[in-house]
Amino acid sequence: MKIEIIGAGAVGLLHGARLALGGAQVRMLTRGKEQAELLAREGIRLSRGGEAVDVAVEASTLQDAATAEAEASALQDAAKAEAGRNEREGRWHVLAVKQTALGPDLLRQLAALLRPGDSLLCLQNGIGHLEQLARTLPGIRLYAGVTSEGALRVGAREVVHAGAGELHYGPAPGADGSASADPLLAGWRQALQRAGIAAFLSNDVEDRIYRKLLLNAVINPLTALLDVPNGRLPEHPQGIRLMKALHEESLSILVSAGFAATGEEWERLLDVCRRTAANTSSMLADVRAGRPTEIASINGELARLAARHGVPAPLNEAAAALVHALE
Ligand code: KPL
Repeated sequence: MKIEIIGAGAVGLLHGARLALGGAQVRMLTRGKEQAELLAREGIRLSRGGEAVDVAVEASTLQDAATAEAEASALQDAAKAEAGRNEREGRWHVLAVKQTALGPDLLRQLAALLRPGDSLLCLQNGIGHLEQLARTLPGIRLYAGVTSEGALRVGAREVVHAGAGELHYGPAPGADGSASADPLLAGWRQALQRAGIAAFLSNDVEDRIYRKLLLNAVINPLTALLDVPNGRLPEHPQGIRLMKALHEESLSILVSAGFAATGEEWERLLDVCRRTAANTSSMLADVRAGRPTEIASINGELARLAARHGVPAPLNEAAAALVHALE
């Protein structure tokens, strides 16, 4: 199966390498030309369990792929009008960029790259982007996914598989068309299986998205503001009090939006801090590197969700404003 991975950060490189090792035909679509050339020449270096392997993949910039697709599409339309020829087969795409990259340029490139009948699995943290993608990409089968695989990018073509996790995915909430009607799904599931990726297809992926959002809404801004690794947050005297307050508010916003709480959310939050104790959260890493953070799609979107449901969100608003001030 042909799979295009958009974005060659840690998550994109990890999935690209594993899917290619499993036998899928993988093309990595990057934003920078240098990285695309490097990947095409030398492949992805995947390290796990102390061993490294170089995995051959195709690669191109997203811009070049989008331009080629737009030209092919125009030619095909002309040929089709003349001779009734078929369009190209549908393709499976994985969108593995951060929400901060989802600006007008990238959306325009996606609209040129994807054609009706293609499928797009979105692996972003936070919420808000799926609605925007559905508006920009009519006719594309949208899936949302949450992955807990540990991935660390250590070079432009090098990724460490730092811990086994799971991929939970399913039709994006509110997207047209059901997964059962997707002719590409069987091939994609087989590709995942051959790659050894523990993946679960669900019709209720929103529940997973909200669970992950709850973790990110507490750990990410607080580790960024207090400048501590995940494991230090609950030990920090102010950290634990702020965690409790932000968790309580975020949970009640999600419940008002339909999330079915189990009562185990707080324990799970502490457990994630324990299990990722040495990690620098992605938001703290962004702040330290001077990159824009995902705060708008995490706490900013939670505050917007609260407003839609008429519940207060002063702590999420404050967290968003403070992290913006750090950026
Ligand atoms: O997903 C994460 C992130 O850093 O973005 C957590 C769960 C906080 C782990 O670091």
